[in-house]
Amino acid sequence: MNTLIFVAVGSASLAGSHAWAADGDVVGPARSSDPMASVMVAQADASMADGEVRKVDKEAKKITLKHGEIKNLGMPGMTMVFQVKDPALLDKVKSGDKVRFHAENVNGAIVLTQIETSK
Ligand SMILES: [Cu+2]
Repeated sequence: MNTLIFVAVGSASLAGSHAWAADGDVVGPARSSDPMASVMVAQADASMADGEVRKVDKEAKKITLKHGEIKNLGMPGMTMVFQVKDPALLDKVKSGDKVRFHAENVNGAIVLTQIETSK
């Protein structure tokens, strides 16, 4: 058993057999160099929900959608009015369109940030 450990440490530290006793710590940092690598995954939540346009109100920057489940908001399907982040989004859709959209909770208000027609 001792021989196995000695070989592993010696090759990792590149320090040769004599340095092993003094350099025992080298193996720790060398082996644990990237424990954070798997942390950055769930940042951009661009999940899209399905809906159907019921009413578009460009002046008020609002749209009424009958929507399916909105997973990122934990909201079941319903018909409701959304504020729209950018009124230009409303140029792309009209009443009766089937759409896919993304909405976010911004300080307690549900704001529609993306919308596109779907088939
Ligand atoms: Cu809703």
